[in-house]
Amino acid sequence: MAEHNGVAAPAHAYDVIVIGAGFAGLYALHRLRKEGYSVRVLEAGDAIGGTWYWNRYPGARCDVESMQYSFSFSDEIQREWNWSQLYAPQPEILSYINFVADRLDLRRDIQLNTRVSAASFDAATRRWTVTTGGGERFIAPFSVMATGCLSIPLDPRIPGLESFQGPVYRTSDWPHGGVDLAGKRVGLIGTGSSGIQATPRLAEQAAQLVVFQRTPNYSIPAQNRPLDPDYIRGWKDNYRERRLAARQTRNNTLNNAGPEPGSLATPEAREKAFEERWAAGGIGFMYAFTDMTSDPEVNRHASEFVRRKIAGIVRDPQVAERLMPKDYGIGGKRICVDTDYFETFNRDNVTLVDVRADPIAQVTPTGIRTEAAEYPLDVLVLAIGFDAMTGALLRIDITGRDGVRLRDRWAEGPKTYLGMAIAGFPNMFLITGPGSPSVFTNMVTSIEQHVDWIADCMRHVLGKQASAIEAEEEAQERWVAHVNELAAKTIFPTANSWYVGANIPGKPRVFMPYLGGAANYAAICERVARSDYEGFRVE
Ligand code: N01
Repeated sequence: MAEHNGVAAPAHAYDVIVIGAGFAGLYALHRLRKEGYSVRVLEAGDAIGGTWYWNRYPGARCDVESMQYSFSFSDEIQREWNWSQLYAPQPEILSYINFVADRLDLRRDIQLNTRVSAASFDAATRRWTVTTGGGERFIAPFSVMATGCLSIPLDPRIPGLESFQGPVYRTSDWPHGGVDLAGKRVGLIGTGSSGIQATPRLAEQAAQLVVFQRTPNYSIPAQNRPLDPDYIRGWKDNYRERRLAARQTRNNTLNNAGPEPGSLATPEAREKAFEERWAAGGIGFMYAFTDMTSDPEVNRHASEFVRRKIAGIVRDPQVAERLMPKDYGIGGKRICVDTDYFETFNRDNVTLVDVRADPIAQVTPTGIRTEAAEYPLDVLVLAIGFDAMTGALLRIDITGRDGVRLRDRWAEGPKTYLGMAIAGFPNMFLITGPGSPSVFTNMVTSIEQHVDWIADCMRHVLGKQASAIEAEEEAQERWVAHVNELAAKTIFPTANSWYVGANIPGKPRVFMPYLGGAANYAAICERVARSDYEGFRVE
């Protein structure tokens, strides 16, 4: 607790404290304010936007179609806003977020430059006290963690990095004014979604680009294009039906998902479907068949198909070979969507270094030395990923009932009920937390579903003249077992991905998202609400 002359700073009292002002925090503010609550949003950044505020590297864009990656709760807003491209670039998404904030007059309840350091629940008063790094205190019966699934950048543990004389940029914290890379020799470490999107743009701007790849990734061409007015009108005139239909899918997105399992199709029929989906572009490729990530043979075929595509695009067979993922199946790590990624390795100014075969020995003041070679560089770009799904929550020192700390509770991996509540932590809600479909879905729609459920839940609690709601331990155990059981039927636990925390040494290996599909998940949440919040204790 912050003290001034030995006296704790006076606390600001609200009904709800929301932590984070990205898509989740903004909708939570809007919805909860409409319910009549006083709400304060605390945001670490100096502007709103969350993920889309920080990740402004060249090439950053969403891989969910623009017409779908947007709020659906207001028909006026979705009609007023016009997207320019099939897949929106980061600046356009950030403009959209700011447009919504202004349109709904959200800013007056958002406090920027305010990083939350601790939150603790007092069982006697049934209040959360939220403390900021600057020593301010906020008190409220309810807290909502809108802290994001991919908001804490990984610590770079690369030997010698601090000795590098040139600038080091992270994709997750790219300078706001942009970076002039003209004439520069640029080294890029990391080939996940961020690195794969940045590579073609960096190669266009820099004199030379050296890409240091540890694990190759499967990537599907976006086939991005400007949106024509007819396409936009088609969506706007049918938004209601399409949004409802999207919510009936596995990932809250209309991807033209194939209804059949690939295991029942002939290899020729599968090949044809993969060709069509490759030509159409985007993550719809992963929805060609219902069993893309559960049937080993279908997964092997799809993986092999992408490897053949890489071989067809990349002219140097050795480079193509290095770019092909071989030790895990497609989808095991988050599928990437690109514009000219593999094509970029045909450029004369681009070099691919396979750091599995030739590990980085040391960053030196003037470049990177691998075990076999020396790469002189002027600029380093790190696209090395995030402490996913639990990172932002565990950065906050969260203490629940009876002094129980979340860091201790989750020492062996995260446990939640429905991905929204944690036993021992009453009146605290997670938006798209571990144990919910979150990163496997259109996040904006999942956020809306969570926030709406949470708002209804609060109304239920207060309507019963109660003041606390808490997940029961047994309900949480059953949910965790269900999440694990679903994951075990797929290829996901086998790949070393951030889904299982494998990108962070020592992080417990637990598959975190719920894989039963967004529609089933929402139905379960509704059932829980209808059955008087089964699995929760209300008092
Ligand atoms: O991070 P990542 P990301 N030396 O963890 C490598 C979303 N997103 O920011 O795989 C060398 O996927 C690491 O190698 P390895 C999306 O959900 C979406 O790219 O651990 N390499 C990997 O190649 C995505 O999945 C969009 O062996 C090192 C890379 O760095 C998630 O964010 C755009 C290393 C990290 O890849 C995260 O994507 C961007 C080291 N020491 C992001 N440490 C879209 O909507 C790490 N690596 C399109």
